[in-house]
Amino acid sequence: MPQTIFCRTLLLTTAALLAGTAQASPVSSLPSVFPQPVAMKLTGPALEIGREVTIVSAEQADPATVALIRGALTAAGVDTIQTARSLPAKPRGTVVVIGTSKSAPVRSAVSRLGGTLPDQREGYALLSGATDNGALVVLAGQDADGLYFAAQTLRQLTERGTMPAVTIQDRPAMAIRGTIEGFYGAPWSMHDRAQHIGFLASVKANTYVYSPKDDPFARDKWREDYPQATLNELKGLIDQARAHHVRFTYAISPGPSICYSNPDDVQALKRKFEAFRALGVRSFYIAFDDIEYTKWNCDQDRAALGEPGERAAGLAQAQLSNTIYSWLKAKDGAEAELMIVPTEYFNTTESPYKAALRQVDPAVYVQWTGTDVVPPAISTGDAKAATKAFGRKTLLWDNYPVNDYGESSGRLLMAPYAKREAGLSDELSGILANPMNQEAPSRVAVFGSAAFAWNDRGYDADRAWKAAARMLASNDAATTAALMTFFDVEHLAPMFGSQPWQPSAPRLKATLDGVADSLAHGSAEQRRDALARLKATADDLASAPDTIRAGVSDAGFIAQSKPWLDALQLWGRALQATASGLSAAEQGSPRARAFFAQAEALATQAEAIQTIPNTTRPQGPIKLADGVLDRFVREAPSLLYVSRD
Ligand code: LTM
Repeated sequence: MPQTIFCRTLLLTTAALLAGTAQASPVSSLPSVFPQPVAMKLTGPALEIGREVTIVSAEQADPATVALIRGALTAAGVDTIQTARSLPAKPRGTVVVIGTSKSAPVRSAVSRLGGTLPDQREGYALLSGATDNGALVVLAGQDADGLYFAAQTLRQLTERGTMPAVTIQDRPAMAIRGTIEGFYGAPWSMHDRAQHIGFLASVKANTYVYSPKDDPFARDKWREDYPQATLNELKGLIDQARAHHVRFTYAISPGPSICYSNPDDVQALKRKFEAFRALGVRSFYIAFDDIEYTKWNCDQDRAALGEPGERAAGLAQAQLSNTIYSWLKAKDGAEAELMIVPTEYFNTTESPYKAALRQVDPAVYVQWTGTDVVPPAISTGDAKAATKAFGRKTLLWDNYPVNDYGESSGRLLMAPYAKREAGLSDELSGILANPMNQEAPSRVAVFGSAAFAWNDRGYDADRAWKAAARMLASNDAATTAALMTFFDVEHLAPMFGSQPWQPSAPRLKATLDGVADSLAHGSAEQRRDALARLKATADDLASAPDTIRAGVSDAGFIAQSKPWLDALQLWGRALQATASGLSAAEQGSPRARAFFAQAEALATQAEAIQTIPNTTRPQGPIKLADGVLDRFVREAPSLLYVSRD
């Protein structure tokens, strides 16, 4: 039997490896995989995978999974790929076995490579080892999603053009991972959304919620049908999401005008959802955020539900949610999914509203944003309190990196996804990040939130941040460094109030503080060194935009970041002029004045740059390393005596 022969080959190879008779292979190092797998170790030198591979698949794998695997093998130098339904008797070259835990060849290969079959939804094992003919690689998914995620991992493993010998056992810590397009301001374009869904899939996120506040058909005109052309476009997205193992969730915000006790309104809601059911959507969402909940929209509600108030609102929303969920379940059975965001979504204080809302069916997901709309941090204690307040593990609506509120005006929020406590997976059903008006720059933070939701205990905010830069830079070192410079000057993450939860330009601030300190207290040599450091930093800032424009292939990132890149270039030049001014002053040269005047002119020009009209809410002047760079440039002339001669 072919399978027996195959297994014997493998046993012989294993024995040869154990006896130390394997041929010398290139040194192997553990590649970065994001999200960080739960367990990953190198088991030998890099594999000689060869140019010919047979993919063995006893089951029908979906096209997106197969395409990823083929792409990864091609990246590793394979040029001939054959397929087989069962293990070949005499494998020529490398064999890649793919399938779910139910597949016989998968079970056999996993066992031969000493791994264990995944047993959790969306989990997978990826194992690889040397054989006499090349290599044996197995991608075992607990289900089709798990297999797809294994393929995503394989893509990353082969990015450097080699295939390591590894054992990876992996599974998500949180069931729901992704984003909610839930901001105010111009909604993303369909193109943005398509790009975003592809990105979500690449970081093993599984959920995209369509909930743009400024889609009139989802809020103000929620009872009205979408134009057919819009539905057609959304269908394209829904199909794309399904192919990429991302659940498309359709959200509606009836709160501003709904009459809860009017059967016509309940019917209107069902009709709206039905249009999306017909497109294959099985996950729905009712948003009750940002509405007036101490008044009714109709007299009928007063008669049916009593005087308006928090408790009555909680009850009305619970009843509506339960009615819709029962209807969805009757239609779609186990596939039916409903999520809501309550009106009180930003704290855990016990209230008549929350007490009433706890009557929502326990299977319905309830969102919560933390201790505030934009909280300074999220701890497991906070989430435990939320579990109690909402009567179930909540689904975090993470208002980072969203930039639609006053304090975030003129900012891109590019700091790492941080200050979420490891262990939150015990208390949350998942995380949906609310992104920025700018889709592509949002990926920096969402890369982190998806990685955290996958493996909160193995998450390292800084590493994920740098990995996001590498991803945007397609692994180019200079572009990655330029992006890190850009992220640093767009690091400030505000809250509702004057205090940010992530500071402005921490790396630049440390450098400029050091320079100012050396100029104030240093010896002549230390001042010279400080001025050299300042010049290097200024050059770095001034050149980063061009490096990014040339090195980031994602056109959306460049277009959406444009005013910030333009401002960075000008600020970089302003700092270059400042550095020249300080050097001139250090030498007692009167030319210092002209340099400082030039710096001021460039800074004023940078400060005049505005956000792109109709793409951002709120509109305003671009902010960049504010409180750090502007301060230094403006205070520089007073750091050294400027000669008047
Ligand atoms: O946060 C929630 C639940 N609702 C809204 C969001 O739509 C908005 O994007 C954020 C940030 O401004 N704040 C909200 O209150």
